[in-house]
Amino acid sequence: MTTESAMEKAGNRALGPDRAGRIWIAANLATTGIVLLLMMLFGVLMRMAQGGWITLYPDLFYQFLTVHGTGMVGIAALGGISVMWYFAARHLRLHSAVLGANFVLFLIGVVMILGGVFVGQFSGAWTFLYPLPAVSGGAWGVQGAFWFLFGLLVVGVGLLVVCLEIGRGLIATHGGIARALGWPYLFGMAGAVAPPPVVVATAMSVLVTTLALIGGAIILVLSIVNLLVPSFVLDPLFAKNVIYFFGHTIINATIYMAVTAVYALLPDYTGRPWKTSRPFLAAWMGSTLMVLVIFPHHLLMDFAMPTWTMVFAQVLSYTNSFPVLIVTGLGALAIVHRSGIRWDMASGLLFLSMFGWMAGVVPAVIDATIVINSVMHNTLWVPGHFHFYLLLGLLPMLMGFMYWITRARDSDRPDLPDRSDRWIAAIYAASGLGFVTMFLYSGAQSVPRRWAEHLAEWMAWDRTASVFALLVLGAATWFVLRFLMRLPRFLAAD
Ligand code: HEM
Ligand SMILES: [Cu+2]
Repeated sequence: MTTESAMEKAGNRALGPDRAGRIWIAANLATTGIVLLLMMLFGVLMRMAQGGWITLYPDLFYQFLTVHGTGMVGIAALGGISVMWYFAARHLRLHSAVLGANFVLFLIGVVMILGGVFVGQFSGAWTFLYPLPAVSGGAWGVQGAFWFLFGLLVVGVGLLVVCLEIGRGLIATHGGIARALGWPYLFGMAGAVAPPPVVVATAMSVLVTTLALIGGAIILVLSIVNLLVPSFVLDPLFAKNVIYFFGHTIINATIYMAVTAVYALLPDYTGRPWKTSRPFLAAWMGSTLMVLVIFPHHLLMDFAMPTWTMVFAQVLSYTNSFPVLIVTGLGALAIVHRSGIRWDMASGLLFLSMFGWMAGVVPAVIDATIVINSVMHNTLWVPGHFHFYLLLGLLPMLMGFMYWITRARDSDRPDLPDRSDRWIAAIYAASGLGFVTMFLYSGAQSVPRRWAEHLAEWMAWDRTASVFALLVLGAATWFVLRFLMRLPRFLAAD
């Protein structure tokens, strides 16, 4: 019996999202799938342009880069939050209208962002580093930058509202965020109970995302004021700190959100509970605190930063990353080992995500090492590490969840054991690995990141990467089409 069904017996479990919640989750995930493919296409085009196979004028390349980065981070957040909402709603009573409001704000924000980039020509990347939006050297005007920044703000407000609603639910059901994180139990307080893993991960994600979004909103508003009133200036180093506090935290949180699928579903598949142990709670407590303060690893080359912040960033990057990975990775292995687990697309993709996340953190931590960063900074090593855990960690979590919610129910014709699905999953994993390896290898050869034009000597790697990227895009298209075609099952269930 799983922990969750035990809780159900005890009667203290909401039964998952209500009808409206399911509709909004379906809308979010359908959007996630389609936007994902579109953004991948932009990525393929950029990589092919770097390899000299197609011509993208640099202004268009940087617009693609901006849209790809912003779009991918935004869609990772939308997908992650939908997965987390689904599982959180098994434990909390949530107001589904909030998820709908976020969906609408998201779409409005995306239209503004696309207008800012493709009409207003803004191409200052998703990190909108101050004072770039206002100082473009004629590449774009105030309008383009304004709609981009404002659109980002609208998307952020939508996500913030969702976080506040889940936070409210956690407080109402568990009596506070600290309790939902299991801190009283961790410290052995009398009468404290251990919250289920899904609740712990949700509490952590909601807390750090809320702080990140508030930071993001502040710096976006300040940047907009600077744009409209140029005499209002910021300290660029302060601005960079806030931007990376926001950017680092939000993209990391998307994985912490989506990992709820692993915690909830592997026990269902194996019939073994995922118990909340003290090491588990301690690891999540460490990450909750540390993920918020390690962002200076993005500023290791900023000589004006105080040295101690850099030393902290390096040390805490190491100590932040590994504990949660270890409790999750080992936990998953322990649950799966000799369990007679039924391997299907959902469980297979979730298991792949464990590999992608764990392996991808290694090049990340290497880059957070000061002596290495002084060589690797601004090379393709950087997109190499984050594509690793996003493409092979986060995305398989989202895709696995998409397969799972659209699986055959009792009333459906059962899914045939589909060999084409498995082949496609193998192609996705292998070509994804090839694609990120080309980024990492190029980075190790000091090929700079964010360059529209590459030297002839680098192009062989760019071209190899382009072939892998096309295969990834093809496999992802298959996953998304499968999901969209089976979506009515999810809406009809229950
Ligand atoms: C087929 C899949 C993908 C391809 C072909 C692709 C390609 C690219 C390329 C060529 C770049 C620019 C690298 C450079 O600096 O020269 C890039 C940057 C980036 N990609 Fe991807 N990507 C893919 C998937 C993803 C996914 C799944 C995510 C996140 C969920 C993602 C997030 C990003 C981000 C955040 C950047 C940084 C943008 C910047 O430097 O401002 N990508 N990608
Ligand atoms: Cu970071």
